[in-house]
Amino acid sequence: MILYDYVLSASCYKVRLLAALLGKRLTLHAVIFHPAREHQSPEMLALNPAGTLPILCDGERVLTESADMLAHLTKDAPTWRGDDAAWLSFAQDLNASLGLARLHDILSYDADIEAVRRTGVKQLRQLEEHLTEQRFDNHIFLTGATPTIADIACFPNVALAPDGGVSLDVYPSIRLWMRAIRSLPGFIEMPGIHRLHELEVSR
Ligand SMILES: N[C@@H](CCC(=O)N[C@@H](CS)C(=O)NCC(=O)O)C(=O)O
Repeated sequence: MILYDYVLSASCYKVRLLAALLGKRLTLHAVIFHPAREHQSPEMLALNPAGTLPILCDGERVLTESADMLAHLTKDAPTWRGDDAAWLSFAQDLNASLGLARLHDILSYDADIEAVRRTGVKQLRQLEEHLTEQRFDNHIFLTGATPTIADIACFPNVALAPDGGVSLDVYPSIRLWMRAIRSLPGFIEMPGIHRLHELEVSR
């Protein structure tokens, strides 16, 4: 499978992260998103007329929505699928709020930044409330005790919220959830989201 990829894209990282957690190999094709905007070159528009990244090619099949890519990667991994639909849609909403705030701050994208951040904060409060309720049932992840594609879809834009000027300090349940994701075997970093330090066993 070939992933047309930009290292700083939260949406591309979702796909790289899930593939790593599943132990699936992706061939990465780096696209110069910024400043060259290579994702909108004629060659790339022929693959994805919407002019966005990521793009995943599996043989003849071309996927242009990250949620579809997460579903495609887990078609033979049922434990990674749960009651995900509403959270996949929530993840798209996060892209338009926290994701845009980040692109505004790091790549100078146009945005009504205060309004966009306010929407992001509302969504974080909603997520915090849900994850706190989950913890009463001993569930650390969005839909249960084990991670699903819902968690991976939401994680990048939440973890990168501080890059868009939105602090995560006031959300303890979100921070525990992020810690659980960063502790999963196979977790890979992207610039801005670090792996948990390995604990040294004292002898
Ligand atoms: N619906 C897409 C949205 C992905 C998306 O927002 N990609 C951004 C990069 S993170 C993009 O390509 N934006 C086009 C641009 O800013 O020119 C998905 O989730 O796959």
